[in-house]
Amino acid sequence: MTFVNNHDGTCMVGGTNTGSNQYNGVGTFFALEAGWYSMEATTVDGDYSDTTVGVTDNTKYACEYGRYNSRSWLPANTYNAVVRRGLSSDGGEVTIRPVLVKLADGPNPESGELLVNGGFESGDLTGWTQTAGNDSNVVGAADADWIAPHSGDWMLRSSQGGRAASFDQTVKVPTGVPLRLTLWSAHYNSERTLAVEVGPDVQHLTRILFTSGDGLNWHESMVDIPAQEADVMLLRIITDNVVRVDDVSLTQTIL
Ligand SMILES: [Ca+2]
Repeated sequence: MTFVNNHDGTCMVGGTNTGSNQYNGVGTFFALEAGWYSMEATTVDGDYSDTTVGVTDNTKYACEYGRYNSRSWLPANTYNAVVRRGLSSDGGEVTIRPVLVKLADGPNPESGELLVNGGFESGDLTGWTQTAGNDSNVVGAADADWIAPHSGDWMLRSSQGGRAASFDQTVKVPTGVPLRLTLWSAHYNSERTLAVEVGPDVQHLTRILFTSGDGLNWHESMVDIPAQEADVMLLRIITDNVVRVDDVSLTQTIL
């Protein structure tokens, strides 16, 4: 890892104004080249918790320490460092010093996984938003002995009422490089279908996968996704009936 910016300012968090949604910009905007970055944070006095430190280009936040997406692909741009939310553990003032570390120009040097909770191992729909249907569940072996996720302890079982359902996740993706989606599904019979659509937003989704699976058996689907122009991609999983889904993975294709 290359240390590229120990920001020249500090974020003051604390005092009587602790609690929620502070937006304390520090320093001046600085230029970054495109790449994968990790946000870390240190404190020089006091202690803090439940604190989110990130960078912003004045339109959106990214690479936020204290959240799941502390590792982000940042396009070339100018950024500022901010504290989005800060809680001082002892009620006093805390100085937080954000540190942005550049990881790599190319593929995510860590897991490479772009999705959050693609294996549903949080035990719930964390990272996903159900946008159609109802009564869907993330179920695990603890719920019933016969439940067998493809891997881990949990899986998605969609459309409990036998209705169509959809699940969305908005993903930060590297631009200009192809991606690969893989997922496992089990459809109970040969009729039930699963589709995946992707696009820059909900108005511009393109269907990239449609499968009826392999009945009761777990079935792997794999599809290559052309390079995206936008650095945010909406991924939607659609089922027309009760389908089991697990190990959804989106990665950058290694060129
Ligand atoms: Ca799983």
